[in-house]
Amino acid sequence: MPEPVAEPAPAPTGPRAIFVQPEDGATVTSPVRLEFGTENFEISAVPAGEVTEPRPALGHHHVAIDAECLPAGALIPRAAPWIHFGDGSNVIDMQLPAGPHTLTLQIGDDLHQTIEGLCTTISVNVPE
Ligand SMILES: [Cu+2]
Repeated sequence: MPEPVAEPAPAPTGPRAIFVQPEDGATVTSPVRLEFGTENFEISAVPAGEVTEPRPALGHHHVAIDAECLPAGALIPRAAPWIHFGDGSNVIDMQLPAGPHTLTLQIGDDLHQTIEGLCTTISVNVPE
């Protein structure tokens, strides 16, 4: 039997949050479709009922307009500008006023706490 040829192992990468759309630096028209994704991390709806412990290595998306990434372990506010996608969804059509905007995608666990390394920010522009 020939030995199986080993594929070179891909370079290890940590978990990442990414905007599937729009692209960083894009000029967009309102309403703009935001679509979120992850690499090496699983998105899951928050379980029904009272949650006392976050499940490990699972989380959901949060987006904020014109806000920065929160520090690791911070509680993501249940208030503007943060929107929680606790149902596990990853798309929203959002109204944006004209001008330049920062879009921040932040993953949070079942208790809506940020997770190290799982935040990204892009810039878009909405013409007058
Ligand atoms: Cu949340």
